[in-house]
Amino acid sequence: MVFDELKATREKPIDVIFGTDWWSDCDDVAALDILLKAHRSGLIDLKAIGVNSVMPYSAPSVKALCEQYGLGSIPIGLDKSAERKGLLCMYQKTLASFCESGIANSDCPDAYKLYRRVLASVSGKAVIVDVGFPGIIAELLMSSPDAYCDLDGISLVRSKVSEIVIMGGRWDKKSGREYNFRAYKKNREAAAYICGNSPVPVTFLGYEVGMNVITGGKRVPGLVGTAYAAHLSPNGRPSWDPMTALYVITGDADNGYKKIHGTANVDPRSGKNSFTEDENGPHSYLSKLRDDRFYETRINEILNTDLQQRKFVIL
Ligand SMILES: [Ca+2]
Repeated sequence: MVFDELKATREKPIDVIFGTDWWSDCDDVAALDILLKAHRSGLIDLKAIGVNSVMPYSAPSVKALCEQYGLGSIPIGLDKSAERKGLLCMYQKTLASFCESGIANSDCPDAYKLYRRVLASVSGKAVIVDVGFPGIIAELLMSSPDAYCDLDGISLVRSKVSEIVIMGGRWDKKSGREYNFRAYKKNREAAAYICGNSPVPVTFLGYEVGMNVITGGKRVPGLVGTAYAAHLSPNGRPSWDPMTALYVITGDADNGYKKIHGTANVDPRSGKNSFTEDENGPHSYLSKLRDDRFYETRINEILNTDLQQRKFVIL
């Protein structure tokens, strides 16, 4: 299993903060499942979860998946300016029914404040990964000193974040346009702000990378399979978010990801992205070194691993 290969080369777990829209697609559930299992295996330390598209059952459905692995204490924050009404996503309500300890959205702090608290507490540098909308990361960068930390957002990220990883954009075209960067004014402006202001490297995984990698489905054990069934995706979905989570835990070249370095731009009005290659640039986008089957096999192997059958070290 990929975790076993990686554990042998890693001295200590990487601190990770995970953002997700947890909304209209269920591949976010697979991405979180990968990170929770990586946490249980000692590859990462999942410090916090931020939800950037808030639905009635957001917090209890996220917590239900965490509880499945005994990780219900991982704090959850919400982008409270991003309440989405009118689109019913059944997988959240279904997963929420499995939440044992109970939590309401109103129990959760603002996500960017949670990120500040967590970053102030880590001893090294964390990775922030987001597989939804970029609003929380932009709010973090724009944040002011508070009770947790006397650094502003840019300074805090510079001192406590090693890399920002974002599922978003489309990078195989001269001018791409992808949902996470174009839906809602806040996100268009947030993506543009991150490109222009992040003090640490930003890595993008675009639409083109995950589109033809089909993973998950109703036969996956536990709540991931439940979510895919409730989403009416019994045979799996494209893997934009699981591919991003897989990159976070495996890194690049040896595990099938190539980074193309340069400078990314996002138009704050349209959400269109563009890229200028430059080996010393502050940004990169990921491309695949292997065929789609390679990633499908790796992701499905992780999703189908039942942790109850394995002896993982609980950190
Ligand atoms: Ca997503």
